[in-house]
Parts: sequence; C-alpha cells; structure tokens
Amino acid sequence: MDETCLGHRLTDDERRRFEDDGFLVVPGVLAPDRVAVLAAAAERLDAEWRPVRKVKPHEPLNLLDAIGKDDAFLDLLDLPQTFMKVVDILGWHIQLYHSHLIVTPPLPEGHVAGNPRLGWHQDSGRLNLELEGEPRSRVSLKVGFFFTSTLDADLGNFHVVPGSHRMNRLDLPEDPERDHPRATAVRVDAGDAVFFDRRLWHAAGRNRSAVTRKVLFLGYSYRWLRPRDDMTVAHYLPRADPIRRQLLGESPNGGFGYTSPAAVDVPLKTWLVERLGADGVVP
Ligand SMILES: O=C(O)CCC(=O)C(=O)O
Repeated sequence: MDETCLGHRLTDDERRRFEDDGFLVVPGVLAPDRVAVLAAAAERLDAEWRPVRKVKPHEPLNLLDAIGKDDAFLDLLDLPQTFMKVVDILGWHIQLYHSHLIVTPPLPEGHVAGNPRLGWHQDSGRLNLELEGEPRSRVSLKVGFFFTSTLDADLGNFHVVPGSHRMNRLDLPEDPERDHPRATAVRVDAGDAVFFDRRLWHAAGRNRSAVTRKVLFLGYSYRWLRPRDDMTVAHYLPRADPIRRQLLGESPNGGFGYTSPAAVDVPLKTWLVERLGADGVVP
C-alpha cells in the first residue's frame, strides 16, 4: 500500500462534519489527467453495457461490480487521498462490498418528471428493516468519485438530507408535488469525492444539462457483510498486495475468518499497528 495515505487522515473537522451531516465532500482527490482516464473507462463501460442491459439512451445506467469490469478503477480502492479516511471512520476490519458506476445522460428536452420527488433511500436494503434501534448501525459507507462536474444544480447532482442518517424514516410533505424541505443538491467538481454513511437518506438528481454525469461509488463495509455485487475480482488477486487482497474479499481462514479474523485475514490491521502503534488502532 502507498504509505502517503498516512498524510491524508480524517481531520477532526472532517469527522465532525461526517458525524453531524452523514456525508463529507473531499475536494480534489483526483488530478484532471486521472479524471480523464477514469471518465474514458466509464464511457467504455457505458458503450458496452447499456445495450446489454437494454437501458435507453436518456436513462441512467447503474453498473454493479464496476471494479471487476475495468481495471482502471482498481487503484481507487486504496487511493491515498481517500483510503485512510475510510479506515479512520470504519477501522481495519473492512472490505469492498459494492462498486457501482452510474452514468446519467441528460434528460430529453422538454422532459417533465412523472413524480417530482426524488427516489430517497438508505443503502443496503434489508439492513434497514432487520437491524434494531434508532439510529440503526452504520455497517458501511460509500465514497463517490466524480468524473464530471456537478457544481451547478440540475447536473444530476447527488442529493442528501443532511443529518438524516440518524432517522430510520424520512417524513415527506403530504403534498406529493413537494420534496423534502431540506433536500440538498451536493455540488462537487470533477475529481472530488463524496463520503456518505449508508444510513443517510439520499437520491440521484435529474440531469437537465447537456452533459452526461459519470460517478463511481465504492462501498466499504465490515468484512462480515455479504458483498452486494457478484464481484468478479479474482483475476486481480495474484498481483495484489495483502491489503488489497483483504479489501477484495480474501479470507485465508475461510468463513470463520470473516467474523473472528486472525492476523493473516486482516493484513491492514498489522500494517496500521506497525505504523501507528497498537494504541493508534481500534481494537
Ligand atoms: O446517482 C446518485 O447520485 C445516487 C447514488 C445512490 O443512490 C447510491 O449510491 O445509492
């Protein structure tokens, strides 16, 4: 793993914002030349999969297991500018459980939304029914890497209700023509990252611009959660370092190692203890 990640720890201010708002924008994690390479990979996958999935030209394509489908995205998994912030939030017992590319073309001219409200949801389906308590446990977070700008509104912005990760239910106005009063379009530039807690009520915005929006979301969770995608990443393992192998789902101790890991199952923990000391790492 690239040691420079240690220069990009979660700051106290970032932690406070993530804990209070349920999301955090980290600007400029990708240089423009890298964004261009990643945007080109997104375009390749869109050209290949849109016809396969029979997604119409103006509809969003949501492609799961994006990491497995194009190795251009692999280095984002432990990108120095983002990875330690994930570790500082979730700890070392983590994996990639989900990677999806969303390509959002412009709506056709004159489009009127059938339902003016956005599709608000929390991530991970049945976790939101079967975990007890309010708020339920966090379990996972996503990092969205933006390959196109959504600095203005109506560019297909990622939308959030700030602070809503503490609520099991999102109360919407009775008037079906109105959206949540605190619905917020997150405005980020190409190359920025958005971290968000899976419990945060969020939604995709509409793209009324002329530019196709491209975003890759990487979902990190504790290792005991089953992957949400049919992950096709085995071809990366022979050349991956031990920490990447952990992140890609390897468990030398098999099923047992996902809930009661030995050191060999979690090389990220050893790596962190060697650099930060045992006191600098969650037990
Ligand atoms: O496309 C978007 O901005 C929304 C993404 C989303 O809903 C998700 O990652 O669960």
